[in-house]
Amino acid sequence: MNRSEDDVDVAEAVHRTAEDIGSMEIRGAATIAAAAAKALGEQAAASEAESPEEFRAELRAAARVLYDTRPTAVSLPNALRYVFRDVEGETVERLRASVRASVSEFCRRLDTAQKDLGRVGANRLRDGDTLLTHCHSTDVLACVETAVEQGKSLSAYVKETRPRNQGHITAEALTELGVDVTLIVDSAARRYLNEVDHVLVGADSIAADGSVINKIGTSGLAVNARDRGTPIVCAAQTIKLHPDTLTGQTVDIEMRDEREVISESEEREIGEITVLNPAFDVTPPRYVDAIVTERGQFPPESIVTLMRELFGESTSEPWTET
Ligand code: RI2
Repeated sequence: MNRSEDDVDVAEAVHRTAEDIGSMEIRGAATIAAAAAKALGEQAAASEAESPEEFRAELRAAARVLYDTRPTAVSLPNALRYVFRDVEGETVERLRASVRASVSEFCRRLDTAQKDLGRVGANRLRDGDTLLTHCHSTDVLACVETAVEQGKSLSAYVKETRPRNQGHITAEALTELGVDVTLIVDSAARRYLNEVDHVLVGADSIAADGSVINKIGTSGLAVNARDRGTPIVCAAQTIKLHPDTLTGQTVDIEMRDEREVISESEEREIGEITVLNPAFDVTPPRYVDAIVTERGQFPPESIVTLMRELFGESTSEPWTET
């Protein structure tokens, strides 16, 4: 156990998960959500709390450590919220058991949601279609996997997705599914859009107005796709819906280390420059044809109805309560 800022014991496993999320060893909005929930389970298992109050204080401290890792993917706080919602018990043992149950139920639902979403997304894809992808999204891959299982033959242009080249992960996953993959640099996307039937992207957060917050480069791709008349579809489980945006808050865009863009020696050679590395951008709803979720397909402008149904008007942050 490690002492947190609040002088409360936080399990080593929680710190390890937080580090892995921060360094993107664990990445992708759904994967981050599952890892954060499991880390709360590990916190509960490792707790040596002597009272329910102490146990709850530790759980809140662990959630804050996880919450502070990456700011854009709302799946992380949504996962923490889900686990906290069901934590009940008058003894430490009962609390521990309820965290465990809540974590496994959350992970089960996440898995089911992705499979259900995959079936909805696959309905859009026809045999012989060509896709264009950006970054690496397990929600997107779920749609493709289901379509392939239905016997559809697909091909894909895969953008490499600078600066971390997460398109390579997509290229490998699609190849394993039997999709015919062509890797392109990001700036080549417009050239090939005429040959593409669907642009398929994931999301880290969806705002109440239907804006899609996804890996940097998505918004430019969407504008180009609209210009070329190529439909752009976002595959996002409802855990990506950002409840705070219902009350006018905006989504924080993560700025990452400049070393992901350029090495120190390369930068020195160029001279005095500023390097900016935003990880995400915002695509306005008018450039998105549909958001595919496990609850069906929605025009982006109507996603707010689903958001209200799932979250109500406001959300709590149980890890900030004292
Ligand atoms: P799934 C990723 O962010 C990408 O932006 C991707 O579209 C999104 O998460 C959703 O991923 P990062 O964590 O939940 O790589 O669909 O920065 O797997």
